[in-house]
Amino acid sequence: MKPMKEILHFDQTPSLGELYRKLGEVIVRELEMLKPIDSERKVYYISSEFLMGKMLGSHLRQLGLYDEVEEFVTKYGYTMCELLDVEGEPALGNGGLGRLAACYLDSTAACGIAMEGISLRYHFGLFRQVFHERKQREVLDTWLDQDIWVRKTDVTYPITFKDLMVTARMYEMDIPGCHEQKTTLRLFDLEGVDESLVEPGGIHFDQRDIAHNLTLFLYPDDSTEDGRCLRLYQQYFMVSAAAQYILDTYKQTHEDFTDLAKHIVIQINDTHPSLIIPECIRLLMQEGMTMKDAIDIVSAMCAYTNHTILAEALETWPLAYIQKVAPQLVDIIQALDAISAALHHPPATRIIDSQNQVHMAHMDIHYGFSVNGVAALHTQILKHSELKDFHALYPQKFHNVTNGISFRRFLYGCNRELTTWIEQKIGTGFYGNSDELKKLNNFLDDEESLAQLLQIKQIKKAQFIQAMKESQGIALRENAIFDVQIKRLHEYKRQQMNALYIIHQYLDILNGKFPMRPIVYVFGAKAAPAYTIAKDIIHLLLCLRDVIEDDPQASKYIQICFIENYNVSQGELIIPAADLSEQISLASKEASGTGNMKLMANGAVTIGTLDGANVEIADAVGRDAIYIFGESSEQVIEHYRQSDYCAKSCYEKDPWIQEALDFIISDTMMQYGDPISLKRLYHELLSKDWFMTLLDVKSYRLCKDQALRDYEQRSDWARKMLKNIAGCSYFNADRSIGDYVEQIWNRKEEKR
Ligand code: 26Q
Repeated sequence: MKPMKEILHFDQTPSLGELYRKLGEVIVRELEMLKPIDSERKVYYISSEFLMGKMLGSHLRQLGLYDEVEEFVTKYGYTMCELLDVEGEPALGNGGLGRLAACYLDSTAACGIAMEGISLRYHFGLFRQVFHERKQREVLDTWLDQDIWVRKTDVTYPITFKDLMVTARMYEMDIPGCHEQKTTLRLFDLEGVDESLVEPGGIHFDQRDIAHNLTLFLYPDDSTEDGRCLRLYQQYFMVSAAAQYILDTYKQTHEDFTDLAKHIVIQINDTHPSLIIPECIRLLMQEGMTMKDAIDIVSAMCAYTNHTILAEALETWPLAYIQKVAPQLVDIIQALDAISAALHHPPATRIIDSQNQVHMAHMDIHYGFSVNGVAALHTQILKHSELKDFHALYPQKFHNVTNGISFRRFLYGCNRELTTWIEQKIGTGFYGNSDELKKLNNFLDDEESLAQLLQIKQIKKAQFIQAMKESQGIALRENAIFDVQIKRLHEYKRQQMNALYIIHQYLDILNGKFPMRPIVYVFGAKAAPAYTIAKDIIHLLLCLRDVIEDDPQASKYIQICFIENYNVSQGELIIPAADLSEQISLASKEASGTGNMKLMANGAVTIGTLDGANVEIADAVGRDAIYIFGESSEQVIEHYRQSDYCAKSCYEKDPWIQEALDFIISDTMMQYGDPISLKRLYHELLSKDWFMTLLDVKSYRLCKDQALRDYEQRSDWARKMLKNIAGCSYFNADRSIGDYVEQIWNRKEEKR
């Protein structure tokens, strides 16, 4: 490639926006010329979400152009930060599952694994969150008009619904890898989408006009009946386009479909794309194959990843809905159900149950060659509890692939200072082989290195404080502990438990008992629009924020910073500044977590339960570099089995809990908040508390008190930080991808 200054020339100093667009055009042309990664077997990662984050920085880094472009923009008087800030972020995902898919695109590109992503080109991503009167409001997320990375193609496919034919058009987005190669994300969109169907300002629209609204929205992770059917239309649209594209592409280089499963794997990301199984069978039969052969081939080609153990999140659809949306699949699904039922499998494993509900995961497991969980504990729970009947039938199909994160984005990209420091200590080998990060353990007793680590954390905090000042007008304390909980708002993640701790700390201050050092509590969390209690928890935290801020004493010691509209880019800013990483889900409920990995890699110390990947993090860093509290997953599962958890009796037994909980409905709080919302939350926690906040709140308090005390032993704390950084190598997404290849994608034919 020619030097940037020869390709890009401006007579006058361009505006930042102009500079960004012109530079973007150059990069997009560069990406187009890269070659797709070639391989004997190709993986299609099909997912309803890809949460990509901003692309310019990572593209430049991957193409080796970062420094050159930095020099180039400096000449025009801009900083790289300013340039990267111009880009908007497409919110084509809810949270962990969508971000994981994006990390896996990054890793397969960089590692030279032939994989393509398939998803939808939603016109509006997940709602933008704004706070109004201390409550969440949802605002339309427009991203398409600013986007420069997604390219229109002339590839289209017809999609047949019950009484409607529509056209799917393919768009694509390139992700650069090594050796002038790339990976592609393919996004299907409905031709003729009518954005004017959306009411101005809001996120509501005419749900019935399928022919014009199909890809308008990404659905938030709730299953309100309202709009549920439309989600099924979306799912079928995505899988039908995907199946046609995959089979079409295959046909261009092969005579027939006999060897399909030898050359292709379809990785189904949770059950949202599960209809691809009957759809592929249907298309193969249309090509003249018998149903039996089609089923055998598809079963050897499809693999399923489970991301959740929350029973209420396991997807089922009434057969009548499928009949209404894609009747051509009904016979096939019934046949699949009949075949597995005829083998006398346990009734609990039926695809269609006695209520005529179709269980998507059951179809995936019977008619896929692999099912995997996303962390060791999660896979154990699947095997021995949630999916135990299936595990008894098909033990060889079960795998664990512990999640991983893109170090390129969440360490090297967002924390240059720490990365440079690592280079100084152990050289550059860790870029190619992150196991070399373990060499950092050689510095555990080197006081100078430990002091440098603390300094870097200070720098990253200062940068975060500056950014908060500029973007949200918030003035945060410099010398405080940064306690960070960033993730979707859900009762099982227990942001409310963190709130109870803060309340108590506030009450202590009123009683003259002060913390050793100020604490900044950073929250970032969107609640699904119809998830009332989650929104009540946001309201609680925002009220609490202002109660504390208005108190001259308490505000010296505690600050709550609730980041509006938490997203990938904000994560990249907060994560390097974090001291304490809150991973406090009710044990057995968080499948893996990936924020926990991002935070540890940047030297935050985890306070958490033995849930999801926390278990493996604890093993990797050692028990003295992590704060573990709370009941085990076995104990929790037993509580559910016996129905013996009672929030009320926890409350009655413990005055600390009473004080903290009662404060939610205190006169002070009522002056700030909506009594209905606060009372509802109070009663929920006292009477139901399905996710057992009060079960663990005491051990949480003791554990956190300890962590805050330990923080004052600065060099001991730095040693914990170092153990986290040195121990994070296993959580590299490149390792996860290697595991997928070895355990699932490259299994020999006879083993499938
Ligand atoms: C369901 C019904 C209707 C509309 C939307 C949905 C829906 C959408 C998204 C349900 C669930 C999701 C996303 C789930 C998710 O993000 N799970 C997380 O996946 C991560 C990656 O494996 C794990 O680390 C987290 O533990 C898990 O919660």
